[in-house]
Amino acid sequence: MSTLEDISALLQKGKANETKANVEKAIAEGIDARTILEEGLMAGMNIIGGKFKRNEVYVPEVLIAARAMNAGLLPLKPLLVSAGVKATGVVVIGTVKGDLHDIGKNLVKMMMEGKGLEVHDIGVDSAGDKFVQAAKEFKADIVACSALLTTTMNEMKGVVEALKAAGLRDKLTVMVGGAPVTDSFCKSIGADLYSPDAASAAEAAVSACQKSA
Ligand code: B1M
Repeated sequence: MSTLEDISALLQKGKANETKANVEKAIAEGIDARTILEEGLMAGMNIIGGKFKRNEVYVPEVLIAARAMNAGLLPLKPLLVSAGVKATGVVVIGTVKGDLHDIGKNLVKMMMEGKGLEVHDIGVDSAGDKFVQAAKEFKADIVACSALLTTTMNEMKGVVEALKAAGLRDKLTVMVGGAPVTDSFCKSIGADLYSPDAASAAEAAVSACQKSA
């Protein structure tokens, strides 16, 4: 197996130290940073994303693969910055006001990062103004809201309204998701995209960024 294939396979197994060591090996072999990112780390994460979508792997496997991805990114980040590799889009993600559930949101974030998006996580219990502030600060292409409670999903409407009041609504894509959220709810609150799971959310985010580019 080539070093890039090793990186992908080790990432899928969640072997953080070995993934990082093989990224360092690939750099020493003279493979460029973008290729290591796309054909090693992201290739592995895409495979995990597909398996997660098909229920062939579960939350723990995704979390340890994401940890390996983060470990592999460490030696790569300075090279990517100096090579001027730009993120494919900027996302601000958070769990809405009153809601403390963050496992699903964290998975969405990891999958998005695995697709090369720059993701800024504003955490849990985030009101509309916090999303607005972060969207302005990071010049977001996408605002992504997660909610796990039927009592908090309506806060997503508050985020849409806050973006409207700040004059940002038409300049970015609003994505929503979480167990109680549906496509019709998404439409009813004036959001743009609903995704049922983390892998679909990452794919939808990339295609939204490509359309707006
Ligand atoms: Co809570 N909780 N919880 N909880 N909790 C649920 C959600 C619940 C369904 C359990 C139940 O009653 N059966 C229920 C909600 C009922 C309802 O509203 N219909 C519930 C409740 C009631 C509560 C409390 C009110 C309990 C209480 O105190 N009486 C309380 C609320 C606290 C608050 O938020 N204010 C509470 C607290 C907690 C804990 C803190 C103990 C803990 C959260 C820990 C944490 O997140 N750090 C917790 C947990 C763990 C759960 C369950 C067991 C698991 C949730 C989870 O992490 N699932 C949950 C029951 C269940 O789901 N079986 C439950 C795994 C995760 C990967 O899935 O988050 O759905 P999920 O994310 C998926 C998709 O939804 C999607 O992608 C993810 C991966 O594919 N997705 C997105 C998520 N966000 C997305 C965003 C997107 C796109 C896709 O685009 C932007």
